[in-house]
Amino acid sequence: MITIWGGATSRTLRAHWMIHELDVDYTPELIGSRTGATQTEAFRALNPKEKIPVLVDDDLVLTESVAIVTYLGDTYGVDSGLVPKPYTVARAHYNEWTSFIQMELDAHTLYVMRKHLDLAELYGEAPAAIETAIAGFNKQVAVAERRLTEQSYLLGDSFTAADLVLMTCLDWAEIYGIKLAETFQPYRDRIHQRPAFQSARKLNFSISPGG
Ligand SMILES: N[C@@H](CCC(=O)N[C@@H](CS)C(=O)NCC(=O)O)C(=O)O
Repeated sequence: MITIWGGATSRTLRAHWMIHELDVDYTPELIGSRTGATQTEAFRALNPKEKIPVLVDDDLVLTESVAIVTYLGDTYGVDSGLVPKPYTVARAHYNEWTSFIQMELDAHTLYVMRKHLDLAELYGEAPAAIETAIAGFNKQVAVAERRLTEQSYLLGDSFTAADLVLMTCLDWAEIYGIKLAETFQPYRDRIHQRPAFQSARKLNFSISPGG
């Protein structure tokens, strides 16, 4: 039996969304970040980083949202096309896009904004860091935008988990008031209509976010 721990954030949405795409049974344990729930002894035994999401699949405990998404695709969606098969050129590009999105659109930019906006009481106010984070996001997201003027999805003609990860950052950016290029609109509209996105989002955000 699979359990996915965590809810209410863009990173936890990735894990729930992917498992909804694959239509695999699981138990959601919707704990929030910054609520104390990631600091209990039981949770720390699962993830000493004290972070969500975490996936448990029998003996396997896996952290890191994109690692979870990729594991689910590799294990439960071999023929789904959501994660390209290992040892292929498509897989190399999948790794390239998901690494890029995690670093350039999540960790270095949106998460910097989160730290100095929502979590300023912990990390301090830093207007210059926010300004450079927005500039950095806009510069890097333009690379994805250019790709999507050439083809329907990041890896070609069909939706993959690389699009799933990108979408969580685009929606997150919009919440922070970043104006996204018009090119993204039809792409986002199309993906927002996916039943798995809608059911996962409803579930993921059924708890209130922590601080
Ligand atoms: N790189 C990790 C980041 C995980 C992460 O930072 N999760 C946040 C919520 S979005 C968290 O659990 N924060 C709890 C805390 O710091 O107390 C991933 O993508 O899974």
